Amino acid sequence: MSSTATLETLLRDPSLNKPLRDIAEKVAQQQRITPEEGVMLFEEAELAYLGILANYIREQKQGDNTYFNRNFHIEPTNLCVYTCKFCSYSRLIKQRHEGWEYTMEDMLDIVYKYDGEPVTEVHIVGGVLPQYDVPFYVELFKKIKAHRPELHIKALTPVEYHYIFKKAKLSYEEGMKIIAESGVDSLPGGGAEIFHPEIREKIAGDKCTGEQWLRLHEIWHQLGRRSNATMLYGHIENYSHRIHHLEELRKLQDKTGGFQTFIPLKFRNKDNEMSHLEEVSTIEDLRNYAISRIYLDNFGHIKAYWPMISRSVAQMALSFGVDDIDGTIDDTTKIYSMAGSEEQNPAMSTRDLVNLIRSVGRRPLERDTLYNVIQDYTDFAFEEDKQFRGYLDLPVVNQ
Ligand code: V47
Ligand code: SF4
Repeated sequence: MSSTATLETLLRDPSLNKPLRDIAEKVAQQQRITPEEGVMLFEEAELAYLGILANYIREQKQGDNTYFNRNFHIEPTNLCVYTCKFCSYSRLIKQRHEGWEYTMEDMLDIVYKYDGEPVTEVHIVGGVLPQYDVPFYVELFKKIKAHRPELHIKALTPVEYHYIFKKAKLSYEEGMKIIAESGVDSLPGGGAEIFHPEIREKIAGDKCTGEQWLRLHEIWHQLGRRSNATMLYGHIENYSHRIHHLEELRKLQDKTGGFQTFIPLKFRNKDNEMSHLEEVSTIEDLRNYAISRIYLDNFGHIKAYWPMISRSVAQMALSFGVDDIDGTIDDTTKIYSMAGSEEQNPAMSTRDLVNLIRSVGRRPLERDTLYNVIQDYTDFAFEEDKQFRGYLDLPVVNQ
């Protein structure tokens, strides 16, 4: 049954209560839901209902299209001057011996390692340390661009930018202009956590505020550039904090149109100061994807980050509003393996990613960072698959 027919069936269901029917009607008519309705969905709506609405919106916007890209990460350091309570990654205080601090050459060597490989993006993000300042990063970005101009640099979050601009006595506007000119193409979505000050102060009190995060993205968008947004959920926040976060993003997107995708990040509880908290269930993850899809009507894409939630949940998420499952990654990130993710060495071949998408009936599209389609893999045959000719080629014995 099509997603439109499924939504029509839901609307005919006499057992659906009025508030949920009103929201479903709004979705069918491409109308925006209110913050109060958003909180109500979190509090009351069942997964099956949310899936019908979110899948309808996903298919209206993207059909079966499911995007991925080929990328690698550089994490300059896992030492950090900040002390976010959820972070399993920063080693500054207790275990400095487990830390790494890459030099400029180390980072360029990582880039050179991918020479000749069909990657389109490098994602650079890590801890915050004083030696990684504006001149350091400007030189790094310029050197990467000089070496491989077409490689898209998606680098640093407002957490780093706020810190390095303050140290260099630059206004946000001046700093972002320097960064744009040095070769950074877009900003990843990290550092957003939860914008609401009540929660942010408790879990990430010493780094940039929610307002500062939003302001830096706004300035970046005003320079004509694109960025992503995230939300760290499933810890001490409540549903109205999540909706407040989504509302702030929706408002900024109305103003600038500069966000490309929204990535909900599930809190993982291994080895951090919030390890006593239980992780939320997969059902809650899927509900959160679906409500994000319903609420953020002005976002083109919702991304599931498979290294964090596992491949099978990423596949399920494709029926709950998600149309993007990030990239091949090639075992270059440690943020989630250190926080307890099932994926201890996250890497997927293009064939694995394509099969993961195809096996749930969606259309795999390799994209660049700006969502231009590089290759449609719907009917693509990989060399490995061609070698297995099945039983059709068995010799026919003439009798
Ligand atoms: O801001 C840290 C999160 C983020 C934990 O833009 C944790 O394409 C869960 O933003 N449990 C950084 N999450 C990563 C990030 C990202 C990832 C993939 C793609 C993109 C993109 C951006 O990781 C941090 C924080 O919210 N994080 N520790 C943890 N224990
Ligand atoms: Fe530092 Fe980022 Fe970890 Fe916070 S989440 S302590 S800013 S590395």
